[in-house]
Amino acid sequence: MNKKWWKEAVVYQVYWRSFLDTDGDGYGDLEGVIQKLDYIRDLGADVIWLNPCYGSPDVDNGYDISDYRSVMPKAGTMDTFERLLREVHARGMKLIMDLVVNHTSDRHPWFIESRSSKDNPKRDYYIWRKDKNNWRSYFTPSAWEYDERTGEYYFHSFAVEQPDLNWANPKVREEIYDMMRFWLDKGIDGFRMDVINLLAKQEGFPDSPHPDNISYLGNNPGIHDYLREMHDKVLQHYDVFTVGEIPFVTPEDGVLYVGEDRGELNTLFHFEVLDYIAYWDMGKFKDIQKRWYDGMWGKGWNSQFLNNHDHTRVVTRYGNDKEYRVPSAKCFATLIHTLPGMPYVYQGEEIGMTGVRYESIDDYNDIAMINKYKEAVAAGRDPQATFESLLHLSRDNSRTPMQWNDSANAGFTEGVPWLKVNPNYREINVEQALSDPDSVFYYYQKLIRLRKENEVMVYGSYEPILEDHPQIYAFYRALGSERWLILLNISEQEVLAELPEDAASRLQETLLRNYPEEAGAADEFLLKPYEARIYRC
Ligand code: TEU
Repeated sequence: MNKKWWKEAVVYQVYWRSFLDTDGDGYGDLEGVIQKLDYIRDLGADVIWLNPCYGSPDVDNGYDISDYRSVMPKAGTMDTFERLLREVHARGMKLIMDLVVNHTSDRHPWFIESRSSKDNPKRDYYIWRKDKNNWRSYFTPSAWEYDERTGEYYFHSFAVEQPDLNWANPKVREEIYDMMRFWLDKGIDGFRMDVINLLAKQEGFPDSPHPDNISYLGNNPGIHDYLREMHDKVLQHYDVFTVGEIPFVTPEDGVLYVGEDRGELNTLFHFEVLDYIAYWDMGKFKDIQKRWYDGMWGKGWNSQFLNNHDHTRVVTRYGNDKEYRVPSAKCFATLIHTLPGMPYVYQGEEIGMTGVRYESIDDYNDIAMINKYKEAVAAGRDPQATFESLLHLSRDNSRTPMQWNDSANAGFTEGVPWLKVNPNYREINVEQALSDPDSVFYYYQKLIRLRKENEVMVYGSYEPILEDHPQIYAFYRALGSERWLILLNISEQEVLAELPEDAASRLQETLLRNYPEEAGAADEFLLKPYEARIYRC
C-alpha cells in the first residue's frame, strides 16, 4: 500500500462564518479560528479545511468570488489569514483552502468586462450563447440568464450571480493557475476543489431529454485534460494535498480522478449518500460502501463524511437527535472513522450538534433553499407546505453558529448572529462537552487517537459480514496480523448481533464502545440502540 501523510490524516472543516466572531459583527472570522486552534488540535485533527474567505458579495456564502486574491472584510485581512496559516503550522497541522473555479461572482471584474460588450477581450472568459437550452441549474429553473446589454444568455451551474468560467479558454486556465500559485506560495497545504468535475461543458449544449437530472453539468469530455494540466503546471510543483468535490461520480469514474497513476487529484468526495439518501437506508448505504471499496481500493483514495456545510447534521438527518442523540452521534462517528477512506469532521459534529427547524423562511439564509421555495410558490404550491418540505435538507441545518458555551448566542458572538443560534445550545456546547468524560467530543478524540496508533484503520482491508442485516452494520478491517471487528447497531431498537461462530470466538479485546460494559449481561451481543463497538480479534 502506497503510504502518504494525507491518507493517515483526519480533516476538520471550519465554516468560519459560523465558527467564532471576535469583532462583534455577527459573523465568525479568521481571528476566531486562530483562537480555537488548540481546541481543534486537542480533538486530534491534522488538517483544517477552510471554507472560502476570498472577496465575495456573499450571495452564496463565499462561493461567489469577486476577488480571488483578497480576504473578505467579514473574515478579516490578509494579515489575519497569514497569521492563521503560521499558527496552524506552528501546531504541526496543515491548512487547505477551498478552490472555487467553476464559476465566479457576477461582480468579479472579469465578468463585468465580459458582459460589457461582445467584443470585449474577456467576453470568452465566460460562456455566452444566443439561445438557451433546456438545462436546469442547481439553484434555478434555467442554467441560462439573459443579459439585455448584449442580447445573449450566459451560463451558470448555480445561482444567477455565479456565472460559469469558460475553461475551454486557455487564458482562463492560466489566470486560475496563477491564482493557485499565489496561495500555494504563501504556504497553504492544498485545496478542496469545489465541484471540480463541472469545469468541462458538453459540446454545443444539446437539450437534455431529462432536464431535471442535472448530471449533464459534470464529468464531461475534457475534464481530465484540464485536471492533468492543472496538476502538471501547478500542483506537482508543491507538496500539497487535493480533494475534489465530485457530484454525479461512480467508483469507476472516481478512479479516473484520483487514481494514483493519473496525475490529477489525491482523493474525492462523492455524493451517492448525501445527494440521494434523504433518510437513513442501511441497505443502500452498505451497497454504496461495497461498490466504492471494490472500485477504488488499491487504486485511489476515498473520503468518508456524513456532515458538511451543505448537508443536515447526521444526528438529525440519519440518527436520532432526541433521546439517542449522544449514542447515535458516537455510532455514526465510529462508522465514518472505521470505514476505509479519509474521515472529515465538520465543526460541531464532534459535540453532537443538531439540525434546526425555524419558524419561517425569513429565518433562513441558504440561497438554494430560498430559490427552491420561491420557485415552488411561484408554481402555485402552498407556501407553508413548501416551507415544511424544505426543512429536512436545508443547508442552514448545518450552518447555525458553533455552540461554545451556554452564554448568550452560545458564546459565538456578542453581536447579532448572521443566522440564529440553535436554541438547544444551552445543553449542547463545547464547554459542557469538555467537562463531561462521556461526551461525544472525547469519543471522537479516542477514535482519532486509535487511528493515529493503528495503521489498520487507515490501510486495512474492508470485509463486511451480516451484509443483509437491516439494523446491524458489521465489518472487519485487517492489515497483516492485525484484525478488527466493527459492530454497529444503527437503529433505535435493541438488536441481538448473531455473529458467525468463528467471529465471536475470536474476539480478544474491546478497543472502544459507546455504552459502558455491562458485567454479566444477559447476552453479550445484545446491542443497545445505536450501540457501537470496536474489537481487536
Ligand atoms: O456544492 C456543490 C453542490 O451543491 C453539489 O456538488 C453537491 O451535490 C452537494 O452535496 C449539494 O447537494 C458546492 C459548495 O459546497 C456549496 O456550498 C456551493 O453552494 C456550491 O458548490 C456552488 O459553489
